[in-house]
Amino acid sequence: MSPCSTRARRPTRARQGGTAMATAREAAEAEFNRFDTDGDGLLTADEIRQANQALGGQGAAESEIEAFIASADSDGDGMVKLEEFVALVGHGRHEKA
Ligand SMILES: [Ca+2]
Ligand SMILES: [Ca+2]
Repeated sequence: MSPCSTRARRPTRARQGGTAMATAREAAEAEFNRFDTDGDGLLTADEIRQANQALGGQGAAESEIEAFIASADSDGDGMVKLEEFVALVGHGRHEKA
């Protein structure tokens, strides 16, 4: 029997906490930058389609891409900027009206 081994594991829990939000945003930004192939800070339907194919997905249908942009595009310019993308992805779910 060695009681010491169970005790030693406890402190690792303290390392979590406080960073979850920042990590989620950073992950969203990294994903955005990967989608934004021309680096202009805006995602077009074309870029989203290309990114989907590059990720090895089934290839999103045109209607799905349009629905994604429509749900993210809060200022209505037809493209998704970083803030819009983070707002959508950061929430972790798609709200349906
Ligand atoms: Ca772009
Ligand atoms: Ca927009």
